[in-house]
Amino acid sequence: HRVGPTLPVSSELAAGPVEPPASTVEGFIEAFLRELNYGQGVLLSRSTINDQYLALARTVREYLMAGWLETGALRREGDRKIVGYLSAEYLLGRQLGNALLATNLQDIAEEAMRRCGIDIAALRAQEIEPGLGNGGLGRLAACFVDSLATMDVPCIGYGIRYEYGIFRQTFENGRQVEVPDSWLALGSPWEFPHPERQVRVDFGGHTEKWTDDQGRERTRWVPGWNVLGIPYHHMVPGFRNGTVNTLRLWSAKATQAFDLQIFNSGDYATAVRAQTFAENISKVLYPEDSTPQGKELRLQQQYFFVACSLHDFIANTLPKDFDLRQLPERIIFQLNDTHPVIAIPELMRILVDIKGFDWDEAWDITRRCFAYTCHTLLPEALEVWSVELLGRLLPRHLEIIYQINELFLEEVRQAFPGDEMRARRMSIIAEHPERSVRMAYLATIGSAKVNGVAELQSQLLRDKVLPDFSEYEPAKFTNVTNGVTPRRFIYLANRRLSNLITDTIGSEWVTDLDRLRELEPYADDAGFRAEFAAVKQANKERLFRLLSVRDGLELPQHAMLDVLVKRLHEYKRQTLKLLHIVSLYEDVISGTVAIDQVVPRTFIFGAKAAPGYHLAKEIIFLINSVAATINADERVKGVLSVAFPANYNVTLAEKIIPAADLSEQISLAGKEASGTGNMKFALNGALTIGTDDGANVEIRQLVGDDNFFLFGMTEPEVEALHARGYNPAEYYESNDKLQRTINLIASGHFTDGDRALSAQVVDNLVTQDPFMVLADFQSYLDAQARVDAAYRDPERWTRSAILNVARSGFFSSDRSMRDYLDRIWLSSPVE
Ligand code: T68
Repeated sequence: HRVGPTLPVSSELAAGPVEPPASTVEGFIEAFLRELNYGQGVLLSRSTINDQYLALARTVREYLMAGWLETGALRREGDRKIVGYLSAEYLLGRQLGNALLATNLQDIAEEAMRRCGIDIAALRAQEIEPGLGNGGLGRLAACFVDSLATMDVPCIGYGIRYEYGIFRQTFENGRQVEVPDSWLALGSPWEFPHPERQVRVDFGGHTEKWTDDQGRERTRWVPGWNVLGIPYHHMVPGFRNGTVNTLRLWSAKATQAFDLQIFNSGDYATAVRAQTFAENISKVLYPEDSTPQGKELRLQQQYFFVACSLHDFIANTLPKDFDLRQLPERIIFQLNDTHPVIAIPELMRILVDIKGFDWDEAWDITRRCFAYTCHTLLPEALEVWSVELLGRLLPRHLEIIYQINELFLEEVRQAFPGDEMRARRMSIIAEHPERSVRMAYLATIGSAKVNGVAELQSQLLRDKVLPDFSEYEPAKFTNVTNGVTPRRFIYLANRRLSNLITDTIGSEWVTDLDRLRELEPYADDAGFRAEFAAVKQANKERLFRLLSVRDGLELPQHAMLDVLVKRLHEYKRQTLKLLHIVSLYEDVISGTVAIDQVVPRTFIFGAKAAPGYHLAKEIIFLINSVAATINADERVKGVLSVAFPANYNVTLAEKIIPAADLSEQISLAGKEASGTGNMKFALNGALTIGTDDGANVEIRQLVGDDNFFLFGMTEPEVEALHARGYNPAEYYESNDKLQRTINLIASGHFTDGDRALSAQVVDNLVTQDPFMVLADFQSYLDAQARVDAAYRDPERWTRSAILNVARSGFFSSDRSMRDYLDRIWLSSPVE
């Protein structure tokens, strides 16, 4: 792929279209019109908004190009260790705003567009965000690559270019309907396809033994079919530092082999179907965020992008004569959950079968090239692949996994003689309910380090999920608490707050978020509090304008904004929030509480349910039903309002979070690995009501108990209640308020009198309640009463909100990246 002599990049680079230091509005207009005329092929007077958006995007990306080329050359020529972030998901959010921010072109571009008679806001709104992820895990990957570029750490993000990302959610009669997300339909100016850099990926077939010329017995894989991976490159710009790293997303394409079959078989239709089959691999993102379905296509996706990525790194990024024994000094592959874990046997296959290494040496290299991050505590979320499927799709990899397991269990038996139960527990292969491969075990055994994503989860990972492994290799386990990028989630999303912060303490905080501490003294400054409160109010009004246009929602201007936005899952307990809302409403309509005693609140929900998650979809329907009823009831008008805008995504998050007063983080303790929305809210000056779960624990420690509303059982209390035997009916029977609340829902009050429409959710709560909503109900209501009391005192509330911002600098993903560097990527591997 590399043609011509290697010259210093500067001497190979043509003069830039617009040299960044000399950026002027005139220069920008010239570049924009050139893109519009000679790139897009239209005159300004004839151009559509989409033409203008594409031309603007291409103009902005030109300003990043020199930095990108230079960064790429530096990475290839240097000998610094590179982070290969392997993730099946990147939930990037819109790119235009971020590119303008990184290049510091916001004002110039806005003025340039204005002079062309164009409203830049309309062009921003034209962009469909690349939704190549489900939720927290995919968004985390996007924050991490942003931070690595900003910190000038060499990183290649590897992933899949899904043709369809997470579905677009619509509501029909209150029920979720999924619409395919055709994010590429209007053209995608942020990606650079490189079909000439295609990689072949094999599947199926069988293995054979052979003897090499040194008389060693070797194995080779004789695959049954293959596809091509085409890389699409995306720029990952650092914040105004000239660094532009690369995100390399793979798209599947049928190979020549498929085309030849057309001629050979004479069965054109069948051959074309085969082509479609191959290209299905990167067609669509699986929308299940917590219960893997064990689908063949998903395993194909996983192997597909991992095989492309390892090949790309070894064959195209490393120098041709690179000594692979040095591989761990040049690369660390970070495994974003178990989705890319098939990379471990793939690297073994490359080293042993192709490069001819001895097993032991290959294994030593491999284990030092990988590190594994676990994002869950739910047992049902741990991926397993049936041996039957794995053997059919990747026969050589299955053999390698068996070999890894055999040698590993031999070690375990030596370390714990006679403890056969332990060896069985630790086996990568599970025997029940069917023979299958436990990917988390393979990941743990094959990695130098294993980390959880918040202190509590990392502890529970050691104690409950992988106890035998942490006993066996305690030094392998570590924690890196998640973080979020302040560029997107403060600077871009909340310009008003950013300006206030910068006016107060200077602008260093954008890349050094601990500096927010300097805001602390201003919490006691009445003038600053007034400005801070005005920012919050302006953000609310911006949100209400959007929701009015986008969803036809008309919301009161001066109520507390109480927000619960995240994927819909029982463990996240959206039903607990719903019970709270209904209880407040029931208090009023039953005459228990006078309306003028109620603190006005607007509740906002945002949540997508996995399309096959039936109960989650029933919960969505119930939330919409409650919203419609309450919003239409004159008795609570202007005091209680419920909004559930459809299609919560990164773009909407950027509008909702800066407007929030109260952040709802109410998962059952011990279930939410970390949460990252919780951090975004705190950094934008919302107070949290939350359980002692995930990173809530660390947020509360930092912001202080006075500035956080804690409720609910702790994880050990949850465990104890489970052990005693949890019976939700006991709570229902003994708590009058809870009973009245549930009865009102069960009565059909919110479902036009049709009791059946709420029955599944109600029955589940009263008879099963696997996530103990009823057990935490009273504690939650008590905490909400404390919220009301605090909100009645605006000065006190704003003071707390300021302290939340000032004390949350820890949750920058820049800090997470430093922790990964110190504890994982640059630390010497465990013996
Ligand atoms: C989330 N996990 C955790 N998974 O739930 C959250 N899973 O606590 C944490 O903050 C976040 O990861 C980042 O660490 C997910 O988002 C998925 O989206 C997912 C997708 C496919 C399969 C399994």
